[in-house]
Amino acid sequence: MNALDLDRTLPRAARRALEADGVGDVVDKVIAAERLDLDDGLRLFEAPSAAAVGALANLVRERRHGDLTFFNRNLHINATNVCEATCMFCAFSRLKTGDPAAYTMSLEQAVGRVRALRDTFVTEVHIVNGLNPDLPFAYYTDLLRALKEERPDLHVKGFTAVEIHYYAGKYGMTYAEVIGALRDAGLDSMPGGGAEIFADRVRRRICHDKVDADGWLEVHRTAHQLGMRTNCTMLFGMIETVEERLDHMLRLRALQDETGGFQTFIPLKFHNEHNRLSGLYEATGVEVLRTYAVARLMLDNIDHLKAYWPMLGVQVAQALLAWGADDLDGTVREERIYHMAGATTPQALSRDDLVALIRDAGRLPVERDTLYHVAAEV
Ligand code: V47
Repeated sequence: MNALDLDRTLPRAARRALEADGVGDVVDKVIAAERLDLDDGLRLFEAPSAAAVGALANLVRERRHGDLTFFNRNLHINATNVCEATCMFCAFSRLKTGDPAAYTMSLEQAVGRVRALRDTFVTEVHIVNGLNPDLPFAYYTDLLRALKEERPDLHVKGFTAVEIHYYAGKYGMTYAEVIGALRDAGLDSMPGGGAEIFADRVRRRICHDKVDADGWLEVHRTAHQLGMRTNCTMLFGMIETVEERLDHMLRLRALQDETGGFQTFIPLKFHNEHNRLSGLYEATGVEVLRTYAVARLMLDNIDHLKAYWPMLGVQVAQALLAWGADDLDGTVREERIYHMAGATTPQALSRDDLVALIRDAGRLPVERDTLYHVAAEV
């Protein structure tokens, strides 16, 4: 499914436009499946012909996956929004237990979310939590055990590197001990959240009191060494430069060279409501499209590029299927992180909606499980 199909060609008009933009040499590298460097990426960000950059990314996407476009059926659980960290972009967290709108689910409430779907076909539960100072580590292992007892068949993708780092510090454990204990309790893989932008300059301003870039990467390195697959993200469209976006991608690419453990890269478009960065403009449509295209071109060793529709908007996510993306995430029930920050997308899409969106984009829908095995016939 992922063998490079080098016979596919770039439309002539796109090649001509990119040559006129002075990036013909980058096109040649992509055609020859050669690795791009920081300078190539910068020039792709600056090339006036955005649509042609998209066509180049589409070539790479089709070489890897043809028309195949992946989705799954999943639900989200955010068991607590109490969080000690003070990330400027976050509209979801509340600093202390007892604050208005702070919540922590009981195990029964969390399991109830899954139980409510007992007659529904879902294959994955995605768990992300705040850094809650009032909970014992056993809360998380009990939660995992209870979820697995209720639905042993569900794949649990949960706990960002930020959470793992926090538990290690708070409960006096190594990263490997935390991940090992969560895995023994039922954790199957880890999501890519919390990466934001790796550059120190940006991190100091938007999320100074959580794990730094090296720590985030070390958590994922450890998970990969323990045989666990993970995802990776980048939060973009705030105060970062395009060079800092590229630096972020290159650090992910370097770790992937080492471990091969990342499955998919998910650029997350910053939403500007109800947080302390509300004065910033959000990325434009073309900026989103181009960032995805450049990501597809730079990350030659990460198989999938996910257009996470709840934060992009359904229409932009669909358009991204021609700009490098090959995955729409899933049905996503009860997403809170973006909706509290102003996302106006629906709370869930049905499987039929996803299939129709993918077909309408001229692509072939594939219902996958979390690890990209085919889960059901479409
Ligand atoms: O790390 C928080 C982002 C992330 C805002 O691995 C915001 O499959 C935009 O990582 N505007 C958590 N973004 C979500 C996440 C994720 C989502 C879907 C799939 C996967 C996966 C992972 O959400 C955070 C942060 O980068 N975020 N606030 C905001 N206002």
